[in-house]
Amino acid sequence: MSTLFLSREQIDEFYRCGFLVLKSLVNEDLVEELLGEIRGNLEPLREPVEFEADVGYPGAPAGRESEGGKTPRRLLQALSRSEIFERVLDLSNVKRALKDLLRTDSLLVSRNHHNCVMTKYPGFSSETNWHQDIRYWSFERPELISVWFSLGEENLKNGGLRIIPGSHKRNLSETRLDDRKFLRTDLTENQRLIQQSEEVKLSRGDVLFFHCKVFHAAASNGTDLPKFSPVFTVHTSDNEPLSGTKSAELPSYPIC
Ligand SMILES: O=C(O)CCC(=O)C(=O)O
Repeated sequence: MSTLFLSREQIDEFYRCGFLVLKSLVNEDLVEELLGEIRGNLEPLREPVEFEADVGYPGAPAGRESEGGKTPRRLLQALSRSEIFERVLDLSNVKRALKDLLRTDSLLVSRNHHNCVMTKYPGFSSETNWHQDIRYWSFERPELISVWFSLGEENLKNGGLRIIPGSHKRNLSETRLDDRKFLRTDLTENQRLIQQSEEVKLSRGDVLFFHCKVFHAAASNGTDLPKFSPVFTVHTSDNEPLSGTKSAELPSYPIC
């Protein structure tokens, strides 16, 4: 592998905490272009879309016909919407960071997981409880990274992420999760774990890299402005999706 882009401290931080924020990786012009593309996919709304009502998370509208029922939660299949998402993933500093974190020269983006723009609207957005992204993914090894692009301020007020540092290294028994694989908040040992969580504050152009096993959660958007965050799942060429699973439905997209 070529010279490292990240410092040894940054790589250690990622493996110790399960996440790493790199500031200002996406320049202003590209952020604006992304926002323009996203708004153009929202009005008029371009399928495929996941609605808040579809997930049934706390605070979500009861159904698509209820008040707020047409509030989008994700613009799905981002890579098929516009080449701008390929350009974002092609940013050399994003790729170099991923190569260092996954210790590889060969990166692929799953088309089956994330590959979306998370949209969080005032009024009708829901809460996402504590979970690991790997919960519904099937790969040879649980060694994937979610890459989250921030196009504006993200914090507790507008439903930004909270993460439990180091939780990717814990092997929790299944009994600590509910039937949708969220952390059960009625258990004292889980409450103690959640108390260790940290708010992930992001600014326009920042990129958050997080391990597929790190527990994270997010509240609804309590501000007046919607929040948009493109997010992708990255794996290495020697960590294949298991055949016959959802993870293998569409071929991954190579970025290097
Ligand atoms: O923004 C959110 O509500 C959380 C999204 C999330 O954690 C996920 O989709 O895995």
